[in-house]
Amino acid sequence: MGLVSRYIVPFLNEHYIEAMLSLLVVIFINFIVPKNNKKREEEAVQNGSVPGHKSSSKEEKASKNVIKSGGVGDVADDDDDEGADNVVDPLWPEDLKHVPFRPPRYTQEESLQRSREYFELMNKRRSVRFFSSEPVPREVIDNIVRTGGTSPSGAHTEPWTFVVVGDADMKHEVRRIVEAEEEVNYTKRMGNQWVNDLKALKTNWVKDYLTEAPWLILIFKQTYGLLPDGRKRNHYYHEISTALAGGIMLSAIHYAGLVTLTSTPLNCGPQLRTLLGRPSNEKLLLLLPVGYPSSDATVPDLKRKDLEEIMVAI
Ligand code: IYR
Repeated sequence: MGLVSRYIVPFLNEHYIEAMLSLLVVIFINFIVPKNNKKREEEAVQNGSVPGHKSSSKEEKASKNVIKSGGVGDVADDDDDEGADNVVDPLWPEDLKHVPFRPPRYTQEESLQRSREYFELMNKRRSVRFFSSEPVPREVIDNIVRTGGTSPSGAHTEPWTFVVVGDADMKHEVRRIVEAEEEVNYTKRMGNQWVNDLKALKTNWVKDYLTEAPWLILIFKQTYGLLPDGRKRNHYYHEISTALAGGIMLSAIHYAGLVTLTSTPLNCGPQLRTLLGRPSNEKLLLLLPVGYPSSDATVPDLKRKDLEEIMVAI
């Protein structure tokens, strides 16, 4: 008490403004600066999907909202950013050799012709829901998966696993899980707007194609890598990388004369991951049934946007 009345009160009387300014500086350094740094760190985590950092920003929470995002949505399994808080050796040595790259060089005329032809080919691709059970050789599927594996990926981490299911019993199990969840999705989770938006496409939770198609390819993103000693390796941009691989596979499937559909079985991820015996760093991104269309297959008579609607040339 004596100390306060003898020294502190007279000091504050004389140096009130200085004391208040010092207090403000202390508050600024201790509370405001760290908060902003954390925000910046979280933004970096979101942009690069850096494992080992848990983000709690509003946007990220919203993007994980399974109903709004329309993703596969591993509700009970959404620890996407869990990962390395250890330091591991770089994936590639620093002195990795760089080799000449000499792809075929076409004339402008040839490029024009090839670009036109490729567009015409890809413009015939359709998402198909009616499959023939006619077999497709495993080697064709191998090549399609190989082609998916040519996709670019963050730091060339190749953060994907493609599970190929040809076994009839396993396909039935996949179908059982997907149909049970999709019934809840369509009737409870998706909401009227979403269900109405899909009406013209005539989709519902009954998915014959999961047992009719000779092959199912389940595309898992690896949210981080696992080293043999259990340590984790960062997998940057694992979702973008794996989605790109999926897109490249769609073109390979089409080029082989087969059909597929990019199904996103909402909320089935954890169950399918367990069924297929995949580790917890893998999250289901897409499920592609692959085969020939049935002879009576139909597709909705949709139109694609014209170039003018999708391109802005500056
Ligand atoms: N995953 C569901 C629902 C669905 C959602 C969208 I967005 C589609 O374009 C099509 C279907 C299903 O596969 O039926």
